[in-house]
Amino acid sequence: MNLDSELTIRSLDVRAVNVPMQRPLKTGGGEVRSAAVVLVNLLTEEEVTGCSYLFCPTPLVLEPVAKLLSNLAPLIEGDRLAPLEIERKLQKTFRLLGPQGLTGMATAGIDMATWDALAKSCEVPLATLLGGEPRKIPAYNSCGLGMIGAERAAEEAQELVAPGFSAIKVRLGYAELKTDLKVVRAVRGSVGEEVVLMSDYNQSLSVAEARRRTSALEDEGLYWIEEPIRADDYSGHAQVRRGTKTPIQIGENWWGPHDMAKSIEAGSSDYVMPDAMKIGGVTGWLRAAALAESAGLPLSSHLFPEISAHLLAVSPTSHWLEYVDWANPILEEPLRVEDGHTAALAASGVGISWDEEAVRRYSVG
Ligand code: SMN
Ligand code: MG
Repeated sequence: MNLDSELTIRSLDVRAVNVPMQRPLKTGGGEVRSAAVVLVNLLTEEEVTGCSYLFCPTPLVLEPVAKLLSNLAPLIEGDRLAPLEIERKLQKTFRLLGPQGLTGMATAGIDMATWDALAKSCEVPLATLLGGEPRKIPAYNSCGLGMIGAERAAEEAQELVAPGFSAIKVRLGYAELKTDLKVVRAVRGSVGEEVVLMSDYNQSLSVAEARRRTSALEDEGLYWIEEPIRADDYSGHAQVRRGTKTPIQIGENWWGPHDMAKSIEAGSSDYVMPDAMKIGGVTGWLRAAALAESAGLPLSSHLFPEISAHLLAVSPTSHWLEYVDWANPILEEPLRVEDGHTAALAASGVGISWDEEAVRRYSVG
């Protein structure tokens, strides 16, 4: 098949699963105990099926997100498989409500599945369809190092580098600054000077406290400090950023490229890291990548490693991929990481397909 042959959307098949996590993740912004995931199959009349999944940081929204997606199905059934046209239609549908939250998630789920179907129909990896190459991307291991204290963090850091990673991320935001320092030093002492060490406060500090802590952490060799304060306080982030030599990283909570544009305008961060779902799927990501390029900002990904590997491959300022293995139990072929890089992707589309037995096992509702 080629791009000229039109595909028509037949229906959406939506399922909810709650997948156990090997290492539940305690962050300064709350704990993630399981991977609550909505699976989307977008079926076409031509028998090509696009797949995507949505990650819910709390299982409380699992069923509402699945229900919203099902409600959207009649709107797109019978439409041509043209991701930008569908995105336009869904944006219009939610104009009066707004694109944040569940509406943004559902829109992105459909967007990612349409792009997957399009790439599959052309029998090429998504990165190839987007005009690039499915090349290897440097990845950091984010599968652990929640707030577990210095002693366990030192051990877990070893486990995270063991599969060949040269970069890991530690969660901070303990009650006292001295514990943050102790944890960072314990991790550094455990993995050595060569390992790249990112850190994440998950929005847990006030601007004043963030200024105090980022300044105290300045000589600890942290590669970046992520979301020290409320994600939507762009001027606050700019203030924190001015007070420290350590690069500030934000982006996982931008709902679409327009939030990103405002954040860049405010000078909130040195690096940017959109989340493939919250930024608006593939369509939103491509616009975000253009913003990052024009502002000269290195662009990393947040969660969704499978699709992010394709998206970073076509992003001009591609930086780091955040590797998490949370969807692995329900995937037939989980993303492979070798030598701290995602393996080159050969399958058509995004390369995700469901392990149906596991999906049944973890099914909800
Ligand atoms: C994070 C966010 C949401 C769920 C889990 C972890 C964290 C990250 O902020 O950047 O990994
Ligand atoms: Mg984060």
